[in-house]
Amino acid sequence: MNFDVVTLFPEMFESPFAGSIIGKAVSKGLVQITAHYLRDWAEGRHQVTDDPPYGGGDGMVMKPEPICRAIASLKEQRPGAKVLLMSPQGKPFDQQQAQQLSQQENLIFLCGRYEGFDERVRSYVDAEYTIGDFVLTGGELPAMVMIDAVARLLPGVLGNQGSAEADSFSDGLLEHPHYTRPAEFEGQRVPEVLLSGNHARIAAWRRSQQLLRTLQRRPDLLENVQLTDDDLLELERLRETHRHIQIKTNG
Ligand code: 4GM
Repeated sequence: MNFDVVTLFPEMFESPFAGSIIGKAVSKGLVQITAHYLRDWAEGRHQVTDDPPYGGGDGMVMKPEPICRAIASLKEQRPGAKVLLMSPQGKPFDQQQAQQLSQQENLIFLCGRYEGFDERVRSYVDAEYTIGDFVLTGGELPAMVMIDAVARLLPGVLGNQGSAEADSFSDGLLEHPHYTRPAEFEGQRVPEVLLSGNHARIAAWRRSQQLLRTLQRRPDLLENVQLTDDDLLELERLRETHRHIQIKTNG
């Protein structure tokens, strides 16, 4: 899968993907990540990529011409590529979006700086994404976050590290707690069930812990999850048992 990134800071993309699991996937030829310097598509002696906003105000706006030239040239190299723009005004990027994007062969990421892009660029963009409700100095970190989340889903990328299917969110729930040796650490014991060797009991305990964690920390996630009849029964039991620590709402 090819990830092409258009940025004023291509060097930012070097070290995060070197070494690491994604770096290995690059070496194996499973993914290709190419950072392109936006200024290469800017014209004139100064290769300007930004300008003050029409109507006045603080900050600078990314000029449309260099970005649209970049899109045109990359789309020629990568037929059928989807063009993605990072901005706080995009749709929230989540595991489901990562899964859908991992089906694509070519993705082009547009990273903005300053106050953002000239509005007319948006007509050349397939989707606009945010990685969360906060403002960063540029779209580079969001693009890296998305590339990591998408690339690790590709066949062969995780290898022995485990399958992406076992992750948090793959079933829409948070993960159960994990333990390794020693069986007792500074007075804290590993839950007895995990030492029992009873795989059915362990699986049931883990599922219950996933439901409890999600109930306590991210109850919003339960709305969009496929739950079995057993899950629903367990969830009711957990709600009853843990009623005293439920967060009070205004409702
Ligand atoms: C405004 C418009 C993305 C600012 C376009 C980008 C946060 C996110 C920028 C832009 C960003 C985010 C650059 N800050 N929450 N800053 O995903 O690219």
